[in-house]
Amino acid sequence: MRAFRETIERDPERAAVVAGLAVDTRLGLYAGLLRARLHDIQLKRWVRTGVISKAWLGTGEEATTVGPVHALERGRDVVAPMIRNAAACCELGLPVSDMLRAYLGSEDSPARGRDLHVGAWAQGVLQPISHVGDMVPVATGIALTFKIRREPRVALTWVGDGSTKTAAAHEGTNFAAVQKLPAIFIIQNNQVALGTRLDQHHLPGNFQDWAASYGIAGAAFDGNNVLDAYAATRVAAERCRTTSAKRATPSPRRCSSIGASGIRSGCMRNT
Ligand SMILES: Cc1ncc(C[n+]2csc(CCOP(=O)(O)OP(=O)(O)O)c2C)c(N)n1
Ligand SMILES: [Mg+2]
Repeated sequence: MRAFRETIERDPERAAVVAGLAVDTRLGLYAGLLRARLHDIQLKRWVRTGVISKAWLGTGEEATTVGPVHALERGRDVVAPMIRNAAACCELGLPVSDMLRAYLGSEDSPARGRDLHVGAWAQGVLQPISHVGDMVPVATGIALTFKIRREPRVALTWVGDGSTKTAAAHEGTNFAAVQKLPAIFIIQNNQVALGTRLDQHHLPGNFQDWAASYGIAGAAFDGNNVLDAYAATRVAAERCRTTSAKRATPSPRRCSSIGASGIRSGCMRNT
């Protein structure tokens, strides 16, 4: 508990965000974590009993999805989840039952059995695709639209540690950087990409210098601390919005932000 609190207290800006959180907001975060875990438990049960052959789980990584999604403004901001971020759909309004129906491919599932990738554009959740890294340029494109329309909105997506090595992720990140777009990219570093360990595909050991290599603002948060994840995202989103508001007079501050999440615990991957 003390370590959990100390993580937040280390950064005064994040500490102020967390101190201002209402009890209901905190309970909402807890409910989101619980919802995400129960979603995964059900899927795992179905894999074990042969109801479905495979499932994509975010077990152990819930805070990296739930915290950031809660920190955004509903009805305004947009998120593009990847395979570990199914909780984004649930937190932005899709019933867990719909998520589970998608796995079953039933007629009453959101895509009527045609596709298990679930999104809800009306609620700000872009439907994911299988290709890792590809949601980066898509989120960048959405952020470009926000900039052109001068809307104080933010686009956020998650990028697995392995997915940072795709051309799409690099191109999308760089374009967002040079165009100073209101985009947030969360590096979801669970230290493995299928069977490839982090040290086999990434020499620096962590992503500390990753944002700086694109010339944009960056910060790390503890991927096991939902309040830290929430606060880091809230700070990044506000920076994006402030810069967007000042857009008429060019600001030297970069508005694309990156929260790099260091997830310490082991986590479940594809069952
Ligand atoms: C462009 C592309 N290449 C390969 C794959 C196959 N694939 C699916 S998940 C995965 C590993 C992704 O690792 P990481 O980005 O670290 O995400 P994690 O699974 O750890 O969340 C790969 C290579 C894919 N889906 N898309
Ligand atoms: Mg990974």
